[in-house]
Amino acid sequence: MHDSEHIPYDGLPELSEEVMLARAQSFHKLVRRRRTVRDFSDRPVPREIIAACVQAAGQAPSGANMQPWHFEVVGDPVIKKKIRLAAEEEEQRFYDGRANQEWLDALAPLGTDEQKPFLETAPWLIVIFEQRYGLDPEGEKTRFYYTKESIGLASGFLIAAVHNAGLASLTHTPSPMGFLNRILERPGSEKPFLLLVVGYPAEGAMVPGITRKDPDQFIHFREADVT
Ligand code: IYR
Repeated sequence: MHDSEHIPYDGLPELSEEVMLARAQSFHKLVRRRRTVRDFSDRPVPREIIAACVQAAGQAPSGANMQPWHFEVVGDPVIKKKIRLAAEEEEQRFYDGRANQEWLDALAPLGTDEQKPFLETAPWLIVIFEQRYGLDPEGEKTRFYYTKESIGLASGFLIAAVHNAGLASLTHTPSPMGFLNRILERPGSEKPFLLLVVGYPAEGAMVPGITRKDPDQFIHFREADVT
């Protein structure tokens, strides 16, 4: 049974290959400049900018179009403080023993620790919840598909949208993140996936001097042999 008819697709502009290449290269140039920032300014960011970015995230493809996500967008300083305190408690446990030496060694170049002042300083925290299953009007569970993949795709859209808007972001994943259900009053069917911190970088903000792989380390083309 289908409840949607098929309709003509007219979502793409007609572009010359030259323009396509220019646009592809300019997008690459844009995203190449994205970096995770850990030092945020308290400069406010208008809600409408964040709303547009989150709406862009909601356009991601998802398993059977179930759109298994929920976004809590937190600008309230009282709630931000609660999140910071709870996150720092978890992080303390992480850095004091939950993480093994190999993990701590891998994080060393990033210079992270259990202090998370950005959770209060930055104007917006976007908490992305994965809906592991749905609930019908009778309260019965309904199946969602590929929820992790779907939420990962939506998060990618969001991170790109925020950068495109000219704002910095930080992908923060205190573990475990159950405290976010409690603070944000979300049901047990939802699992926090990512806490995205968004705002302007602090003046003079520094980032680790790390690099991305060269393209030939992660791309391999196979094309028809035309010789
Ligand atoms: N969640 C901790 C540790 C951490 C883990 C990974 I993997 C990172 O890429 C960065 C940090 C923290 O936020 O400090």
